[in-house]
Amino acid sequence: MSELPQYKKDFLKSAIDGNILKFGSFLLKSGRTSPYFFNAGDFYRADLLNSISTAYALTIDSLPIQYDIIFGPAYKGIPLATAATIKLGQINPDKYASVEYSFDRKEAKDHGEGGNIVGAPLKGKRVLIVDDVITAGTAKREAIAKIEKEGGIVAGIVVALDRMEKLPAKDGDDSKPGPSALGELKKEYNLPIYAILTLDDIIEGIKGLVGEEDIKRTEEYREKYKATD
Ligand code: OMP
Repeated sequence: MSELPQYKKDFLKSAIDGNILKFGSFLLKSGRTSPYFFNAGDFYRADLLNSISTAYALTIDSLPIQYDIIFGPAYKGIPLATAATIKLGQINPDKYASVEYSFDRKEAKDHGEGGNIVGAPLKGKRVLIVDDVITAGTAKREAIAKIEKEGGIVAGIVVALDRMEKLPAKDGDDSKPGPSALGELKKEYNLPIYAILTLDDIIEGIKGLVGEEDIKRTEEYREKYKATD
């Protein structure tokens, strides 16, 4: 595997040091039980938030995507998109001073300014979704539907972690090979989708930083659920 850029290594290290990437036994939204869990909601300290927003901004800056607004799906996507927008404006003010941010409400507001969206109005704008983790892609589909309902044009998706898992089998038999959640989303919506880190990056990067047993269980999990593409 090619060497990770320094900013991705720094990001992984801060995720381990900050106990954001945890090892143990975790029940996922998909129903699978995972030996590792990445909780982007735990980047709540100034130095950690600085680390994750730097990783998003440098990743976004390296991508060939045109967009007007960075959108963070409620709840966990909200601070991520906001912090990434600030950081983009800092790393290259000439290029990014006019980038806007926006997020959705879980429940529509029927008084005051009303509506489903807080921040930049999405109508007619190109929208880059910034979210935490992709496992099965369900939360991303919901975000795309919300943005399109508001008249926005989804330009792409950037997540912190691609768990590289196959889609859960419709018949419940997870032992069969299957395509990746990320690949299927890309195809279905014809969208560019990028991750700061993948599970392969994590397994490579945690060597020497976490216990052998945790690495072994994470490798076994990858073997069991990895996608065919
Ligand atoms: P989808 O792949 O779009 O369904 O989203 C998976 C969601 O699961 C993420 O947005 C997280 O809220 C949560 N999750 C994590 O935060 N970290 C993990 O390591 C795994 C999951 C998960 O449940 O799959």
